[in-house]
Amino acid sequence: MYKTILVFCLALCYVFAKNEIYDGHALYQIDLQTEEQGSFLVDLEHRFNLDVWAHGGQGTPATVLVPKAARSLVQDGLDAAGIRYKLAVENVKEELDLEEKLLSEAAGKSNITRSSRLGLSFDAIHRYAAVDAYLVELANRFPNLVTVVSAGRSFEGRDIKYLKISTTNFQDRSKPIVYMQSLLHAREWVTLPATLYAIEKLVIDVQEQDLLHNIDWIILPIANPDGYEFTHTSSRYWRKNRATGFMVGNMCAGVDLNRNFGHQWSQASSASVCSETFHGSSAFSEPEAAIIRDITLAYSDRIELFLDIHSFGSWMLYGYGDGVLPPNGLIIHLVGVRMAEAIDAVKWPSNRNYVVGNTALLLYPASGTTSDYAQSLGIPLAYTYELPAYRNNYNTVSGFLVDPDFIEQAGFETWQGIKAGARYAADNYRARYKE
Ligand code: 0X9
Ligand code: CA
Ligand code: ZN
Repeated sequence: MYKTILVFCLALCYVFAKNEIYDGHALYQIDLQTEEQGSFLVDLEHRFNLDVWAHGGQGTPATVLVPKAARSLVQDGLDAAGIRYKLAVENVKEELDLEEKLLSEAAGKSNITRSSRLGLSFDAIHRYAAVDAYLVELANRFPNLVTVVSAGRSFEGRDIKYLKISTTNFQDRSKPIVYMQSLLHAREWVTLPATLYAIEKLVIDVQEQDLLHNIDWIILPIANPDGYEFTHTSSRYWRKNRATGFMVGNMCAGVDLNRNFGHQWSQASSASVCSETFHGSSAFSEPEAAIIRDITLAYSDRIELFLDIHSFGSWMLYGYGDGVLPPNGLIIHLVGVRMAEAIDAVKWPSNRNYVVGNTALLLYPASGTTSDYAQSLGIPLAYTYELPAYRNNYNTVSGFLVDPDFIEQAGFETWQGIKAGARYAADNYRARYKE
């Protein structure tokens, strides 16, 4: 009994203490009217090492996390430049504590009824260990359909596993492959239910046989396990992996895995270790990126649709990150619109419609991204999904947090988009491999 209370308290005390590092951090929404104002923000970003969650543009404001100590200086800077802004969240720690409370209440309720059923519930954001064990369990339970592959280890040594889902054990090369991954960015928790939902609908609760008969699937739910665990144990808004040892005396850790891939590496990303978009010491310097490269290369002649699932903002993005379109750009756009429409048809009314387009034209230039790398290998359709932002009670965007009530919906609605893209891929697939 005492032991239970002690364990409970340790867990809770630990959990609430963890958010202390964000005490007094505020979230600003900044209206950028001109290009000058945009570059002014980039300036501020570098000067105070701010964490820009969304760059704004296309009628949406920039969203920026500002540490307590920098708040007045940043506000002064914005005022002096005549830039309009709004304080979206006064103290993000309070929102983090609330997220934790709501998620643990929802998970507590669901555990009782779920012990008998296979699968991971959609009332919780599951930790690395639970997902890892689940992938193995699925392969054991459905040996004719599911293969689990250990693709290698993360910087801190965690196994990165993916599933191959196929009615022919990947032997029928006339079928296209759909590849998808989530959690390349650690804090983008809502992306995990998207891949878990797809797995559930392809393996446990199959209602649409064509998706299995016409397509082979590769699904990698946790692309950045070290960063992901770090967001649970230490720092909810961590984005990068957890690599260390770049410079003597430099305490900063982590490479942005979505800047570490080999297409145009280092051209539109940061060379400083402390930056949120640090690109690493060379292309594919990070084990997590090298693992994804190897999977992609091994199947590149058959992957027709490549999906890297991120959050947030309801964007359906494609390459290239320098604003130059791939030769089949119009088809990429068309399929992007189909996927977006399928999601929009069932999305929560309070969330905006997806916007489809080239990532540099809609958001900002970026190099070394996963989906650009896939595109550059000749994979016809490569996208970055940006799932909807969390909205708090005041309906102001607070980005990466997860509303427990949205977990299943995130899985469900994103699956509609994935299916639309997958069916297009199956209907239009022309084998590219050479015998
Ligand atoms: O900047 C990123 O890495 C992605 N956005 S996020 O807010 N999740 O960090 C967008 C990358 C999109 N790049 C391409 N599709 N080329
Ligand atoms: Ca629920
Ligand atoms: Zn991301």
